[in-house]
Amino acid sequence: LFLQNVILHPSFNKGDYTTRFIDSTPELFKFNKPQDRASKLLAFFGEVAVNGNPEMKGRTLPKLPLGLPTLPHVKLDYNIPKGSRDRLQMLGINGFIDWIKSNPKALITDTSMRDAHQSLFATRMRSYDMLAIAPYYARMLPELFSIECWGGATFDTAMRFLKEDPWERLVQLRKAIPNTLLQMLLRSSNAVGYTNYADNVVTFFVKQAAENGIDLFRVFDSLNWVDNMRVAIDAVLDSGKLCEGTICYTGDIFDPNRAKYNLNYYVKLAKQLEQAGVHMLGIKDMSGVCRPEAAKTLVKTLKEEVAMPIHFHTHDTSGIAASSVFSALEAGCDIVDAAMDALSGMTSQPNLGSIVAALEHTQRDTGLNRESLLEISNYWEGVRALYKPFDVNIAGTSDVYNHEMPGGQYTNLREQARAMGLAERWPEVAKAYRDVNTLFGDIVKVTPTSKVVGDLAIYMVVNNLTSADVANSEHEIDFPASVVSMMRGELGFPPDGFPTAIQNRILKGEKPINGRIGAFLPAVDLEKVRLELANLLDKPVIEIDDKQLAAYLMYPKVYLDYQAYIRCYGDVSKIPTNHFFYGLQNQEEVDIEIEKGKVIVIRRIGKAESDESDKVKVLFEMNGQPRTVSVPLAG
Ligand code: 3PY
Ligand code: ZN
Repeated sequence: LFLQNVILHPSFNKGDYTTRFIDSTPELFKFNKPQDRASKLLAFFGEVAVNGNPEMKGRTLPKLPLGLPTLPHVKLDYNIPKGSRDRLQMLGINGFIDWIKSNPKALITDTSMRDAHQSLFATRMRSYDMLAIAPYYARMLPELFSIECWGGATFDTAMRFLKEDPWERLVQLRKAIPNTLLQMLLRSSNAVGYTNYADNVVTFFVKQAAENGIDLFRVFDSLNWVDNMRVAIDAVLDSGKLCEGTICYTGDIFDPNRAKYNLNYYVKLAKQLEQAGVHMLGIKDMSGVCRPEAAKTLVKTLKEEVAMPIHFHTHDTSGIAASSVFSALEAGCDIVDAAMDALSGMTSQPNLGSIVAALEHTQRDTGLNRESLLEISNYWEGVRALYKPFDVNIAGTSDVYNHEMPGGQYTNLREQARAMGLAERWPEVAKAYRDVNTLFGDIVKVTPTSKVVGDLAIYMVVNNLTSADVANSEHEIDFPASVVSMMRGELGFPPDGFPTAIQNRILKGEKPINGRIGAFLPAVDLEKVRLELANLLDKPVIEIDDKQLAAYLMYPKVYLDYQAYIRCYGDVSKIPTNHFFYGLQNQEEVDIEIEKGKVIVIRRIGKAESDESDKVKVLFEMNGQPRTVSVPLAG
């Protein structure tokens, strides 16, 4: 298998390699002749028929076969109406910002294609399902302010789990939705990763995202450290796109015991962001703990203190987030985030259709068509059913006010705990999460800092450690690498630093970084890396475009694994989701449009028992011709 040898090589695995790796290990780079596209897809269906989609391992499958969701009953034969992106192009950025502020309507962002599935079913939604509905969004919902459809955790999960190209998702969505703003979530110097990247890598990534379709960048830092956001902000401003400088909401502005997160803290941040030149202000309540009264006071005050339009984002983990949305709107918030009905609630955003209905015939009527919303939500309901094995489906919980886990993390961490046999001990994990936050000095918890807190919380539960054990320097603890890295300052610092005692204990005497890590990381020689990637993929360097390079820079191993996979199984993103996850039953047939107008039809005819060689033969018909695939049983 192409690249598999490379990827499994211990030096490569540890990231301990240079371009000389190729010269010193030529045996790893002898590849089999690649198969044609159709044969690769057959290999995929053979593999799933015998061993299942690895993503489904250990999960409860729904009753099969499953059909595809129903698309809206609207013909796509009419012109796309003008939308927010046309308005931006017509007015320019300043004119557009003025329009937002003077517009009486509540403007709505739909998060269904990014945060909603990230928070409800572990970021598993495939491009196939987004692209099928995209032309309907363009025609039926031109009143939407924006569609959040990219960034955050969707970038790596696309390659890691779905074996598809996140850039292609963006390019195709842009093509299908030319009229509405496409929005992404950018973790400042962590870009779409979990670590700080060199400044020039962040800038390079933003440039690609801007050129390939993002109109609006929501930029946040996981410790609300504005100095760590400047590179990303400047890159967005230089690209000529909309920059939403974002403050992450944590604590409670009214809680005297957590005064570090008081109103003044947020006002100061907003002013710093305004000075940094951002166009809009995002309030990112990633955990859904911004209570209604707090939302009202916060938005009202920020409206008085800064001139930027305000965009409010929350999660419904508590079950009462819509109330905060309405309080924010009442206080003059310009734009609010919501998710289509079928993808709303719980750890996701509040219900978009209900917010629209509640605002009808008021001053802040959104103008969105409720029939259209329902048709599109019906489609999402069908989509969600395909992802049932990933859907944790828990009830709302007021415990979120204690642990403050972000919506996008909650289901993932709970799933991680389940996979480790800790399902029954979830309340302990939640409690440990809260304890870790206290140990770390009460920090903002959002990717990647939230992951660090989660790592230590799980570690504590697995090893039966109390918070006193963790704090006690007599107790020998092998802290997770992410914890050590954060204490070093590799994700930045909170304004008041980390508590010295725990920091010293974790760093074992090593000194933390003095300043912003990006200032110490040397610029990456992009052309050298392009050459390295070309060599690894055995391609001429001219074939490595900037998007590929950006993906490799973000996630070298994940990117190469993905390349190895598609070299073996082809472009699986074209397979309808019901067949991608669940394969084909005997006599079931699928049409796959491998390129525009070119369809291959695959029907499964039968499956043999495994023979003595531990291989299983699967019989197919491809475009009417019989084909047999012999698949080794997975160990
Ligand atoms: C992400 O960074 O992916 C988030 O959704 C944070 O809330
Ligand atoms: Zn969110």
